[in-house]
Amino acid sequence: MDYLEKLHDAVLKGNPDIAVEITEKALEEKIDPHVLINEYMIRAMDEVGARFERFEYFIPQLLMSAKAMKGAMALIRPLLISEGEEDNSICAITGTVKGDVHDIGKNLLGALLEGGGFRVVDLGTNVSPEQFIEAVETHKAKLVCMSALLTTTMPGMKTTIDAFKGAGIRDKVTMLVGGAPVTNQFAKDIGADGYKDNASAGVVLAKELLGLTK
Ligand code: B12
Repeated sequence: MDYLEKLHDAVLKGNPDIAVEITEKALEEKIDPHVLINEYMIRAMDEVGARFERFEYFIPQLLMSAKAMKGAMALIRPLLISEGEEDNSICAITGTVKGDVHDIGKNLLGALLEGGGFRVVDLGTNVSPEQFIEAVETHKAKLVCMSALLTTTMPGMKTTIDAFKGAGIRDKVTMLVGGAPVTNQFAKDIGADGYKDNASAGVVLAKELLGLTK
């Protein structure tokens, strides 16, 4: 398992080829993909963020680290999705709020939701309240998952929830929020139905709130 530390280093140093190579080897050896994500890649991304704060890393390094994690995630994603046993076809809308382009955590959540049996419609990044509302109506979705990584874009979550109220459909959907700067208190303050600090706990909470737990 020692070589897995190289996965951490590949994400930290922004080396997509090595991140993919180690992930392939680890998956061949049947190492749990959740271990690769939570114990190696997210830890590396947190260190990337810390280095950015200390002015040791700049945008190009952030982009290369994101590319490395995305490359590895492309191999892991099908496995997360195939974990889903049931097809209850409840539709979940995922998106990163307006003004925010961070999408790694949101994509991870989407894959785990699919793995949990949801039908996921991903609106991508920089999603406006109107786009969330339109998607819910078009797809008859019961769950909306908003992600924000910037303190400056977090208010977009409240704007979106308020827009659902304004459209008279707030009580028809469960709305979850998440992303590094989001907290439980913030979620309560803005009238979200729930918050979790990681994607797998978010899926468990979504299932609980929608009455899908066995
Ligand atoms: C990679 C990265 C980038 C990449 C993003 C690439 C991409 N495609 O995503 C790029 C280079 C584009 C970028 C740009 C910027 N970034 Co940036 N970035 C990061 C970094 C290093 C990692 C983020 C990440 O992917 N983490 C890994 C994922 C898995 O974690 P996550 O998203 O938090 O998701 C987890 C949970 O939060 C949860 N989750 C996420 N969403 C949801 C939703 C729900 C419903 C639930 C239940 C759970 C959930 O699940 C995941 C884990 O299981 C962070 C530092 C950090 N540690 O967060 C800075 C960081 C977020 N960035 C920051 C900044 C400042 C910027 C820029 C403003 C920099 C600039 N000067 O231009 C721009 C903003 C661009 C924009 N308009 O959005 C700051 C934000 C500070 C703040 N207080 O707001 C951070 C914290 C860095 C720092 N320490 O200063 N960034």
